[in-house]
Amino acid sequence: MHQPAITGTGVFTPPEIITNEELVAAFNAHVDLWNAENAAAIAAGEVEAKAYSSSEFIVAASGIERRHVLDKSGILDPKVMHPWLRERADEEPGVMAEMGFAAARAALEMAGVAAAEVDLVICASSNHERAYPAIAVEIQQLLGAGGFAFDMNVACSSATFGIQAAADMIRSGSARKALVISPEICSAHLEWRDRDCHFIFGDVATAVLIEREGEAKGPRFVIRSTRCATEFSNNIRNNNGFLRRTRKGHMQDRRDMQFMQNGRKVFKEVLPMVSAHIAAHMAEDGVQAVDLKRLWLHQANKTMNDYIGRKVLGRDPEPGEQPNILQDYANTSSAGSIIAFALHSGDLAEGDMGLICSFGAGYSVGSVIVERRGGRCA
Ligand code: CO8
Repeated sequence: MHQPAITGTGVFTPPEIITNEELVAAFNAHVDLWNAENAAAIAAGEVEAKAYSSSEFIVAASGIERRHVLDKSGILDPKVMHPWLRERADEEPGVMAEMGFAAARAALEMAGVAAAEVDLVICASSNHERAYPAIAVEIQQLLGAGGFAFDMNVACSSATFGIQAAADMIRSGSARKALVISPEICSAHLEWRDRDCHFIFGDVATAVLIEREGEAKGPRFVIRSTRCATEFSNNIRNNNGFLRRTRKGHMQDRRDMQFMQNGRKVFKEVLPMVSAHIAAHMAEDGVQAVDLKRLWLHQANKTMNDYIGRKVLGRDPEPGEQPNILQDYANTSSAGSIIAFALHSGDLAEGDMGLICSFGAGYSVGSVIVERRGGRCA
């Protein structure tokens, strides 16, 4: 058996940013248009008038201040309210492959590993831009990697489930150097016209390089253990899929073709599930709360993370002990905890332990306990 270790991480951040203020201004303009168009139905009591959104609500309810997106022009156009992405020829790299490639290059550079040495590429994301061929195989080709590649989807937990799959394969010897890549284009499956959720998501891509510890060229995070769990729930759901055209009315602008959630229920049901999951994982690995120097949690909601941090550590986390990035990135689905890990792990010292944990649709929870070896990053 080989000891797997994370030796590189990479984050591709789209340059365009939408602040809460810009988002709310566009949303409220959409509300004015929509209410004017539907004035007769509203007056007849057939539909409810849409209500304004507010930046104050968004920050208080979620902690989100801004988000990066691939295209803000369409999202902020009150007559469009979704991103515009250029259609690409089959011969060109797809959008997800391009973002994933950029993140993967950064992870390889950090680890000092050549792409040709990689023999496993997993594209682990909440949605894939096409059914096949797998995005992971396209990234494998763009990188010039060898071995094999496949896509997987466990919504917000895709990256941690991908890390478990890759780590297990490295342990057993069926792969030697693996990239777990999570390009998340949340802006394309978010309903920007729904004020309950229009502020929640952003776009990003992350990559994690995992290899045998003995082959690491510098500081690394040994993967001590992983734990994944799922429990079926309809509280976070997207009904879009390949059966769409088999159903009558499939061409209609249906709300359930985008992200839908019952946020309150998710909050109530997922928190105890995650707390119990982490406690069981720590007990299984013989890790105490005092051993954990850092928590890199899923980035959906600040209040949720504050709660989990207190539960896991048994006290209020110290500043920096449980870094949030959601104020700048919003929820980026599976990539969120990996961004936090990539941006806030370089200062940990030899022997320091930390926990990465994601949670979301499925429901799904994935956790990874890591230990720093080989000193701090330069
Ligand atoms: N502006 C002003 N008022 C608002 C707004 C708004 N934008 N939105 C709602 N309100 C109002 C509501 O109408 C409600 O009014 P009233 O009390 O009169 O009915 C009031 O504010 C309170 O609304 P909520 O109860 O909905 O507000 P919450 O405090 O619950 O906050 C949250 C909403 C932030 C959504 C919160 O519930 C939350 O964070 N829940 C957990 C969500 C979560 O973690 N989900 C995980 C999803 S991610 C995932 O699994 C990945 C899926 C795949 C990716 C998809 C990419 C698109």
